[in-house]
Amino acid sequence: MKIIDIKPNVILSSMGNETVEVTLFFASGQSSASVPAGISAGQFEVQNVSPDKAISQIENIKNKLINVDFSQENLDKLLIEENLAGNASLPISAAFWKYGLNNKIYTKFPKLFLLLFEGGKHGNSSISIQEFAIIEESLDEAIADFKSMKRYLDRHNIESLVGAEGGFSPKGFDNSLVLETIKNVFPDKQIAIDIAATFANSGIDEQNLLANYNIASIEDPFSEEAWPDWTNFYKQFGDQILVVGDDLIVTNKNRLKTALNPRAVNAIIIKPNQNGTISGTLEVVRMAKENNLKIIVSHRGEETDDSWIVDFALECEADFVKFGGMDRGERIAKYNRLRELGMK
Ligand code: 2PG
Ligand code: MG
Repeated sequence: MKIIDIKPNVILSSMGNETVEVTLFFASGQSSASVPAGISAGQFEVQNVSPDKAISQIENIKNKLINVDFSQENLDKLLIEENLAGNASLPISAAFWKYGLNNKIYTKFPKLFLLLFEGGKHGNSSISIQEFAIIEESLDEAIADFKSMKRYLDRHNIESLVGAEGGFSPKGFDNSLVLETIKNVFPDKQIAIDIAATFANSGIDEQNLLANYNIASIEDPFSEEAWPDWTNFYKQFGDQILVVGDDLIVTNKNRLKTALNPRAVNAIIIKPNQNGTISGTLEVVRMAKENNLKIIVSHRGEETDDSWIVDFALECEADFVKFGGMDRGERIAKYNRLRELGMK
C-alpha cells in the first residue's frame, strides 16, 4: 500500500491535553488515527515526546514514507529504525493498519471488563485501588448494569465524581466500601480489579480480597520491578484468578519473556501505545497466546474519540477488553463501535 501524503495534527485528549493525530492519504482514500496516553503510565513504556516534537519527527521522515509500497511490517520496521517516539510512530502505524481493514464481519466478541468504580490516579484518592470492574458477556447487559449502579447510588444519595475513564468515584468511599457496594448490587458478578500498585497506597491485602469477594482478576498487584512478589503471588493464586500484567509488561516482548520464566502472570494487558507500533504489538499478542496467556486489550486513562482500539481488539481475538465506564464520550465511542461491529 502506498501512502501519497501525510498530515500530522494536534488534537485534544479527554483530559484537555494535546495529543497527536495523523491522517494518511492513499490514491483511493484516507485514514486517520490518534494516540491516547496513560495517566498511570508504566515506567518501561515506549518513550513519548511533546506533540510538537512528535509532529516535527513525522515531518522529518515524510519523504521516506511517501510513494513507497509498504506492508505493515516494513512500515513499522522503518518507524522503529528511524527512532521515532511512540506518539509519532503509533498514529502513522495505526492509521495505515486501519486503512487495511476491509469492513470485516466479526462473530466472536470479547468479554467486557465493565468499569464501575475508579480511584487512585483516576479518581477520588480515598479509594486507593485504581479500577473496579465487573465481567460482562453481553453489551446490552453491561449497559443495563451500569445504569443499575447509577440508580443505586442515586437512591442512597451518594454523590460521585466521574472518574477519568467514566466510572463512579464517590466521595468518602474507600476500597472496602466500593467492594461491598458491588457485592450488594451484583452478588453474582465476577469482579476484576486493577490495583496499579506502583501508584496505589500500600496496605492492600490480596488474600483478604480473594477470601471476601468474587474476584476473578487482579491486575498489577505489585509494582513493575517487584518480580519475586509477582512470581510468589502467581504460584499461590494463578490457578484461581487471572493474574494480569500491565505496567509489569508494558506490551513489550522482552518484558513478557521475563514474565514467563519464572511465571509471573497468566494474562496480559495489551496497549498499542505502550509499544509504539501495530506490528510490535501484534508480536506481543502472538507470543502471549503461544504461552496461553489471556489477552486483555485496553484503552488508556487519557483517551481520544478515536475507537480503532476496538477494531484492534476484535482483530486480535482478545479474550477481554477494558473500555471504561459508560459516562464519557470518548468511552461511549468505544462501546458504540463494539455495537457497530455487531456485539449485542
Ligand atoms: C490501566 C490504564 C487503563 P492508564 O492502568 O490499565 O485503564 O490506565 O492508561 O492511566 O495507565
Ligand atoms: Mg492497568
